[in-house]
Amino acid sequence: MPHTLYITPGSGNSFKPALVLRQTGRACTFIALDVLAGQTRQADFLGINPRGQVPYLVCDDGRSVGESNAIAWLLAEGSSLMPSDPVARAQAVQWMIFEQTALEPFISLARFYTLVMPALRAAHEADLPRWLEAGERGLALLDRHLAGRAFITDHGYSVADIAVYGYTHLAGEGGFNLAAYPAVQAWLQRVAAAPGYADIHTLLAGRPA
Ligand SMILES: N[C@@H](CCC(=O)N[C@@H](CS)C(=O)NCC(=O)O)C(=O)O
Repeated sequence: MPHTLYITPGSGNSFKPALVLRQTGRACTFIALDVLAGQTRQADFLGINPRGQVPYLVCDDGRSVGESNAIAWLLAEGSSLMPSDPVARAQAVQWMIFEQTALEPFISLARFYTLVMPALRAAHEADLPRWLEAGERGLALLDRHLAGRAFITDHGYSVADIAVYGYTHLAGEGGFNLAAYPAVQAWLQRVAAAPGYADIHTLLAGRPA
């Protein structure tokens, strides 16, 4: 029995493990939940993941893993996406934590209330400048890191690139000006050119619900 990955369409977090699966050629059963319809908060899914969030992986042996970057890490094990050098591995973890603390919380919220639920945007009008400012700070740091280097770590294209790419490539949909970050833009193009790449809509849409 393959692993089962719970995802939701359009989510940068769900995209990360889906892209790892695609690029490693690993088999997995996908189950799509409709977050807006509250499916992640229904008793049957809470019985699987008490935190009520996707992505969520149930392994073939019954154990399970939450958090997109932890799932991506597990699925990348044993593949070329996983740095082998200890320092590069630690740097991959560093940038995956950076993604979750300095990019994702701000880009995902700004995008959610701009693109996904614009009807609720007015209620967050006071928060948006703060999210944009914090997200821009993260993007500026990422831009400085990527200036003069091809990928996040010296390993080359890795799971860390996939994790950081997850929401960074969607930042324009949240009102961020990616044109201000030339090193980030060039890196986004390199990630999208990696063998086996497929975009978020191809990987997450049309999955059985
Ligand atoms: N830090 C988590 C965030 C996961 C997350 O926010 N998931 C959203 C979709 S992108 C979700 O499941 N929301 C539904 C809910 O909270 O009820 C990760 O990286 O996986």
